[in-house]
Amino acid sequence: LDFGERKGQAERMLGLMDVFLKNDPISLQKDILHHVEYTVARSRFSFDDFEAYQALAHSVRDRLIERWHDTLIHFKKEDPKRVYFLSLEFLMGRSLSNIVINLGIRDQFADALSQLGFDFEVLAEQEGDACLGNGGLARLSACQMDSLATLDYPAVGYGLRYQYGLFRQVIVDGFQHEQPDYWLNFGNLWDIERIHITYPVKFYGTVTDEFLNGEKCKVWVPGEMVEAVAYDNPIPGYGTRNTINLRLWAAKPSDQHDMESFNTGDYVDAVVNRQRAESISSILYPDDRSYQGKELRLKQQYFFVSASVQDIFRRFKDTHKKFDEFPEKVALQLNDTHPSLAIAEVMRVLLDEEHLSWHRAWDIICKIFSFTTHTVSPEGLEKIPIIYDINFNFVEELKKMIGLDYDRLTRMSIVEEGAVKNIRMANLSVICSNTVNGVSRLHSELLRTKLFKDFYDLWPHKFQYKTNGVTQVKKVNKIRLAEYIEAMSGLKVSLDAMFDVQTKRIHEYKRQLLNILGIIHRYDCIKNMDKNDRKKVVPRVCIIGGKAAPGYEIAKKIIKLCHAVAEKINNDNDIGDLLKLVFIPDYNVSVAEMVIPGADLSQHLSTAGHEASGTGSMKFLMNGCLLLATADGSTIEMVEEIGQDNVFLFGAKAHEVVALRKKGPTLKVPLQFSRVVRMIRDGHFGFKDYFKSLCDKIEGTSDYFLLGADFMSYLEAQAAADKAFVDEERWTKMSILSAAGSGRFSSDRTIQEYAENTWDIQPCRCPF
Ligand code: T68
Repeated sequence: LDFGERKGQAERMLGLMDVFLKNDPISLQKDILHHVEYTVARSRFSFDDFEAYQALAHSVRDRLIERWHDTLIHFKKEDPKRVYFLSLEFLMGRSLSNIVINLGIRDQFADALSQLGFDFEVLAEQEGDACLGNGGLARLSACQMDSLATLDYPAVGYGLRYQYGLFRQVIVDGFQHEQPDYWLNFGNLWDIERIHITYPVKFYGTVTDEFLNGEKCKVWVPGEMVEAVAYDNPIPGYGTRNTINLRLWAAKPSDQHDMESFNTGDYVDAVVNRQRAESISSILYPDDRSYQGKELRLKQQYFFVSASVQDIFRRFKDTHKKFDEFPEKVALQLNDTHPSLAIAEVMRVLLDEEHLSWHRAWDIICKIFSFTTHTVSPEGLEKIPIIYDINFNFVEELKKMIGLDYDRLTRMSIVEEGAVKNIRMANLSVICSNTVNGVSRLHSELLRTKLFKDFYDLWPHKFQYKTNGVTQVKKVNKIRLAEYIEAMSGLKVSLDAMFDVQTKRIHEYKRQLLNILGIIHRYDCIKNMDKNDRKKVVPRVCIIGGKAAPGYEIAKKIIKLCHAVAEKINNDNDIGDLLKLVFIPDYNVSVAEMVIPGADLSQHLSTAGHEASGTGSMKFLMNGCLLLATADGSTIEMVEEIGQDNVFLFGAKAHEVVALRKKGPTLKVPLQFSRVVRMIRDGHFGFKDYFKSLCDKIEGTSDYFLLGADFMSYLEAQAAADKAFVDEERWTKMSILSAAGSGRFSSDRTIQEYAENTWDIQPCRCPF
């Protein structure tokens, strides 16, 4: 490194700190006690588990920071092309265990702690989850950061540091209630506040005509300004020294924010107004599928994009002068449409601030962006009511390519015409990106043939797919899960029973309702069996968990129905251990780490064509759990890896779904289906009136997600699972094949594919 004039001091500093922190038991114990005394400020003679956790985490963090600094300096020196991963959501869960495993110092810390009289696992339980995301998309971002670090790629993640993450789910009388997630109340040990890394983000204002170098031009005079402050989260790789940065932005009032109101004497109002600035990064939107169109959400997105783009430009300009080199140094990954304002913002900065011509700016834009979508439903795609020039130029170019086919031009336009004009963020993302990725083969096929057909016909070369992958979760067993269930609900479950799990966000298309109807059917069958037949029943513990978006009424009714059915079954002495139903509240990453390894069977029931990929299934699979699933999303590719005989597949295929829906009222539903729905309607589980709308949604023409049509096939798959479970040898074989076949679904594979085919980046490994 070039220390310039400070060379003398630098040498002295290096001499004073010429070694990294040591990992032998005594050094670790000294470090922990040091942090108890001086960081946590508790006496080293008297501290509790939480304080021990804090001191432990600080000791781990110190070691993490060494590697992180080394990596950042190495990247700076090598100046490789970097990928900037832009995502509004990251579901990190707990950090401590993951970090010590990746750093290869878990056992050393566990030994050191046991000599101090503490148990590592017990202290690790003290940590709260970082839930800065909703579901699959957000957890995938976390897995992908892990893989980017592990594979030594020069990557930077950008996100928002929400003050309130995803709501806590509390169940009262079987109903979901939402409570705020005060995750920062006890401080967050893992991020590093960078008070000197801040950028102004400007909103509103007016555009005025001004003269610049004798030429008349438009100049934006912003009306409001907030400050984006960086919080850095080091993400360590596994088996490497590389530790990359996840930079999350928090909004703070700017010194220049509306100074006028201070001068006018309204001091108190001025202070209150300043505090409003912080609201921009205060809350994560809890809707995981639909776009709300709220002003605050748009402000969040622009705040995020503006700060990240300024940071990316600053880093580029530190070492480069010519913007022609930009695409050789920068790849920008849009994680869904949520950060796609970045396209407009980069364009604006290149034009207005760097004064490039439209032509040069556009050329750069088309080289640097790539876009991955995580949805199959048009409602998932955002629209924003603003109009951009990009569209005018695009439509003119398009006319040259496809002629005056007005229907198609209208469909492909970024601007949606109508009473309210909208910007279609997905069209913007597709047009401006050099690659468009789906998250499984089926998803990509649906994008090419349905959602983005017009674009695919025009630019087939842009369309790719990267089947999702996940980071492996640690092994814990059925006993641990059974203990958790008992502690949480008081319900004792038999370890001989099949643990049958469906945990994911609650959605009609994910068909938790199909699972519950199947459970009611099973209950009804057992009730009508004689003693001998009952002996043949495979005992089951059915576990369901997941959050419903706060405004999603039907999803909330599904949760209540689950509780109502559980109440009936679990209290029926006639049923005993043959069937139990448990709803696990507040499903999050750390609960998943307990539930997934304890599962024998897991259910993935989405109506074919609705799940873009699905990643939960991958985690169950690699823990040797068997799948009962529809041929949807990435399941199709899993079946190819494991073999059809080792997965319990059922239901209509994606290409059959449209035809089935068209059949509507003429579609015959099985008697078994009508019978279980009738039981709910008749009040067998109470709350008759409350569940009426739920029943109406799945009977007759309104059964959009085809529960009736798939019911028989579902029951057959369940019977096949029962049959396999009693044949222990066969089940074990299937389980081994499931785990063995899961190798492809590692996020390392996904990231490697992105690096090679989408971002065009090379590994940049930090020397040891
Ligand atoms: C999920 N999407 C897909 N979205 O549903 C799932 N949406 O099939 C896929 O495996 C996973 O992404 C990873 O690719 C989501 O999780 C959201 O959470 C979301 C959040 C905000 C707005 C819209």
